[in-house]
Amino acid sequence: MIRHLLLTTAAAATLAACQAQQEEDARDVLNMQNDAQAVPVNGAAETLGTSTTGTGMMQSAQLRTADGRQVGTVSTRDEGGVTVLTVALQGMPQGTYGMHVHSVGKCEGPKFESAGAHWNPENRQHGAQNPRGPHAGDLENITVGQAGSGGVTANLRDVALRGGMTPMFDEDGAALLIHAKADDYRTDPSGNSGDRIACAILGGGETAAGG
Ligand SMILES: [Cu+2]
Repeated sequence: MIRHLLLTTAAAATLAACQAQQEEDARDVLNMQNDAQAVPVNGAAETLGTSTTGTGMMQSAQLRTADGRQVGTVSTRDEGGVTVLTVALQGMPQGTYGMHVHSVGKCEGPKFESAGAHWNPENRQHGAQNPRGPHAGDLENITVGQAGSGGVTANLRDVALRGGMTPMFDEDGAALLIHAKADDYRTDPSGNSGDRIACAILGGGETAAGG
């Protein structure tokens, strides 16, 4: 159910003609997550929480700019070998932005260098159009329409969130970063995507899961 609504939001976000509905959908997603999960009130904790739905555990996190403004949410879910990663942005300037999974789950402003390089357990170069690429953490650009919202759902195959030799959620975690410019999908190490403008800590709140 949650996945369905998130997918609906991602699809709706591509329709610039339907701006009001987009924002409403984005709010619905946020509200729904807030209703369903224990949300820290102080805002210091970036992770919204976890819930078990369908085949795997879903985890949601807030995307924030360096000055603390929430500009979206990210959720990850393991669906039997496929990791479904859903990003919903709102309140962003219209444009196309690079987006990657970075290797450290730490979001410290102003430049979010704390999140480290792209998640790259196989030591490849950046970009799907790079013959030596891509990084495991490389994702498609996300587009924000006139209404300030946009969404992407990515199905990451051969990516394990936990367990195995190279889980995304290893000891130092992982983060999702939004960049100031579009990723060109080929220039190492980050596709000429510019500054890191928003960050979310992925995979937090898993203490109950016991690793
Ligand atoms: Cu990046």
